[in-house]
Amino acid sequence: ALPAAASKAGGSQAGGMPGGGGGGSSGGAPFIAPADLAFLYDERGSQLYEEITSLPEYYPYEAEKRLLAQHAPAIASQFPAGSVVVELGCGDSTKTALLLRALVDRHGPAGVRFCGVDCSAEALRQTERSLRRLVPGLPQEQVELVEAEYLAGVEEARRRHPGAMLSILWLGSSVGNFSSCEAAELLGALRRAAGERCQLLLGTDMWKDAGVLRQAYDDAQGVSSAFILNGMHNALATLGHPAAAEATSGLFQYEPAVNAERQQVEMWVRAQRRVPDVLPGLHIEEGERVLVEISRKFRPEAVAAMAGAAGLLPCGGTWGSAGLYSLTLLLT
Ligand code: AVJ
Repeated sequence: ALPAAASKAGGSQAGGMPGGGGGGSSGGAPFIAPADLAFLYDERGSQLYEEITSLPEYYPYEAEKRLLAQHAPAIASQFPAGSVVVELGCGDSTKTALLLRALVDRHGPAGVRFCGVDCSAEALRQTERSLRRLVPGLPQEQVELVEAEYLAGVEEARRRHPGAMLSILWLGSSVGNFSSCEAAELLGALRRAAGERCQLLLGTDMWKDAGVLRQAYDDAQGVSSAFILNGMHNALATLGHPAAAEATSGLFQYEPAVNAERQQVEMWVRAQRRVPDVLPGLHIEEGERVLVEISRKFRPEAVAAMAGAAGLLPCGGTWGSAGLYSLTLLLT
């Protein structure tokens, strides 16, 4: 997939590229729009992200898993019998399994269906394997896999189950990789695709100490750096740029930053020398930065505001901590 806008900013964060940016999530400084994350999650990127989740510094994965382990029965009590659990980006389903087990306990094997949505066939195969192992009580014919983007996947789930409650899971705080405009738009579109009978369990990483945030995205082993540089490589490769090959070998230096004003971690790379004609007439100068990814960190009010902007109500229940990680059940 083509990055919507491969873009850049000087050290000053002034800059600004016509047509660049993505909903103003970086203060007018342009960036590779997070609206299209595909360039971060090719095979190598997915593998690096999996490595990130087991880094000691990267707390969000374990934080969310702990929440699900602890609160699965309470969360399950908010999912009516006959719910179709639609998971967006279902690759690693260890966390999902915790909830599905609680649902099978509560509603019996006939009372729950699972529909995993992912754009990677390999991820879907992994989901199927691990659910068979981790949720043996869930009959295999009640596990469906849809190879699609989020929105198309939800449409398909609704088409297959016209009258059912769709309980959508969007975990991992992946919503944080979208600007607030993009997130509201996407959540709204998901709600419309799912129709009236739907609810959405949303994982959000919360705003916290800047040092903790920084470490999570700047680990000692350099896996975060490799992940972001791989994204930069893919972006340049997609554009057919000859410098793509050097993107992961010294052309760029990874520079994460915690932006307190915008409440987000910003994953920048700085060019070590000039990269000409990234797009016709657009150059990255030596020393200039490119924003590759953002990861927004929320306050509880921000979660509610985001839900509200999408026509959803954050009143289905909240689990977790306002200063670490939260799961919020959004209702129509
Ligand atoms: C995919 C949203 C969970 O933003 O924390 C991790 C992606 N990027 N390190 C995040 C990511 C760099 C990650 N999520």
